[in-house]
Amino acid sequence: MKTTSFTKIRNLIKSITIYCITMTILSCLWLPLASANSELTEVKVSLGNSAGELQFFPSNLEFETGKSYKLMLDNPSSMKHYFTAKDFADASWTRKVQAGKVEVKGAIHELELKPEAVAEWVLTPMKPGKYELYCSIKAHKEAGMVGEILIK
Ligand SMILES: [Cu+2]
Repeated sequence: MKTTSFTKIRNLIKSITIYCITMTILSCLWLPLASANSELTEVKVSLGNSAGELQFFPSNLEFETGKSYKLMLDNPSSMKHYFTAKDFADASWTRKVQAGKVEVKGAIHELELKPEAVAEWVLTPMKPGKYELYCSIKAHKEAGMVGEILIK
């Protein structure tokens, strides 16, 4: 009788221990996800301007490895432009791209923004380096619609 209740208590302690360890592991996994959601650094980039200049404003962007960003793109000009940064995209983890009511998930290499369009690119840069940015519309790159993205 005594041994049975002792075994019961031992089993109970074992269960509680397993439960505590599981909860600790789960909360460790959950915390970075939860905090990543609330700590998005906003970076705004305009593709061209209302005067029709072929430039990115700003043209030099800086990111930190492992930090999460909301890259807010807009096109205030009267022509369409591209935000093309293939290597930067490959060096980052894209959580989503949101434009209007559409959310795109998965790998992204360039975004086309029609006049007046806005888009949000939520990403986490992963690989340090210098990456090229340009607009892939014919003659825009040559006219100076280029930029540089630095991941520190
Ligand atoms: Cu362009």
